[in-house]
Amino acid sequence: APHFSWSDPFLLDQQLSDEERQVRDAAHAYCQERLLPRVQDAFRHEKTDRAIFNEMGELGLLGATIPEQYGGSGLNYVCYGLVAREVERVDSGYRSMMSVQSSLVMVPINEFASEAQKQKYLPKLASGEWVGCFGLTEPNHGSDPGSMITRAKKVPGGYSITGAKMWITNSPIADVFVVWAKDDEGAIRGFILEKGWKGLSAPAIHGKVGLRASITGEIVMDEVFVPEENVFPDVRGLKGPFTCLNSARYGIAWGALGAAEDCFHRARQYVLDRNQFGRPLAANQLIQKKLADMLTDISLGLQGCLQLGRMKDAGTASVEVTSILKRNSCGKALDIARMARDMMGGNGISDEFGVARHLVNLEVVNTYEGTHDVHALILGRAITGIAAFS
Ligand code: TGC
Ligand code: FAD
Repeated sequence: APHFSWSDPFLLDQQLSDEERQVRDAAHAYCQERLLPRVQDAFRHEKTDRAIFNEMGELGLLGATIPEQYGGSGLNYVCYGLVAREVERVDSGYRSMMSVQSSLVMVPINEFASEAQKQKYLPKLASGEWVGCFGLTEPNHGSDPGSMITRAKKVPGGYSITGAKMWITNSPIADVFVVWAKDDEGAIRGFILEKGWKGLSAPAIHGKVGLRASITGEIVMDEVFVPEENVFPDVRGLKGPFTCLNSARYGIAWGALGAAEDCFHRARQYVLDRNQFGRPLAANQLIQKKLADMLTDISLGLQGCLQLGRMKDAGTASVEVTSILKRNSCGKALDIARMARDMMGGNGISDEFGVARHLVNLEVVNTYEGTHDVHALILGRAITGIAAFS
């Protein structure tokens, strides 16, 4: 009879091409050998290691789907998802650093910028020489970015931008800022800003209880002059930022399950090793049910992510499918991390056992890029034809 694999019940591995497996294995090795040893200290002390961008760039993990002519890796979306899963298996903050650079900064430049802008920015972002950030959210406009108040006033030779963005991954260390603002006609436009420009600052936000290995900040713009060539010429409206979000949300769907797998593997080993009442915790029915629930949600979720990746590569993925999986992966991963934490008792509270860190990280992942409930409303609108949020 065919053998059951508790770590890969649907034989996901066999559904990948040789190239996809190679990319996955290379990412896995880097993450386990280079990122895992640093994460506990980074998380404890809220330290973001800038060198990680250079390391990831060297391995081709930044801009995986961007064409090779601009320094990207020219890989498919399945590969990008597999990389996100491996990075987030270590820490959601590291995946955040990678996915903002790849999906939220390189994707819009590749999709919307002029040829000269692509050649100027993409190779340096791909190598990690430059760090990018993406400013959509504002202090008073998160789930509803269409109501943003940041303004881009037309001035001779370009635009003058005034406003503030909040909760921006990478911003305090960013060299390149993709910022969204409304023009004089009230249309949302995209702009590329650079560190050091007059009127631009990016103070850090301290005291986050999750995602502590990934630096977050504001973007404050006080009449920042942006030359005409740094405006995305053709894209107008929320379609601009949402095109980037479709790609990043897809990566998060894989990534959150990577974090969930790490929690599941750690909890499984822990309950096999730890004895109470004279036998392993793993011998108890309540414990086994938890493991069964974890494995079921992880393996069904991964199968969905693979199918969405195939659909993205084939050009058949509707945006709602991404909402199904971003929402499902984050919600299920959060439940799994909490269950794993519980199964490890007091030790589960210590950052040395890894799962509590995933748990607080996943609280963030469940919130950014469209909260769990906002994705329910996107789906509710598609199911009923009635928008509940406006
Ligand atoms: P709505 O009427 O739905 O749409 C307005 C226009 O946008 C188009 N559109 C999309 N285009 C491409 N892809 C999508 N997913 C799109 N969704 C909408 C739409 O076709 C329409 O175009 P047009 O030409 O007709 O104008 O707009 P709404 O204001 O009613 O939207 C509501 C809602 C809730 C769907 C939306 O605003 C939403 O998704 N809110 C969540 C906000 C969010 O996700 N923010 C993320 C910020 S970035 C971030 O969190 C990065 S963290 C990264 C990390 O560290 O890893
Ligand atoms: P709100 O929109 O105020 O939502 C609060 C609560 O109300 C949520 O539970 C939400 O689901 C609920 N809610 C909102 N509207 C409705 C409704 N109509 N019906 C029912 N419930 C509703 N943004 C960027 O632009 N770039 C980044 O790089 C970035 N990185 C981030 C990094 C971190 C660490 C964090 C925490 C956030 C980041 N964000 C970033 C911002 C993130 O996208 C927003 O936090 C998110 O979109 C939610 O917006 P909000 O925080 O304003 O919450």
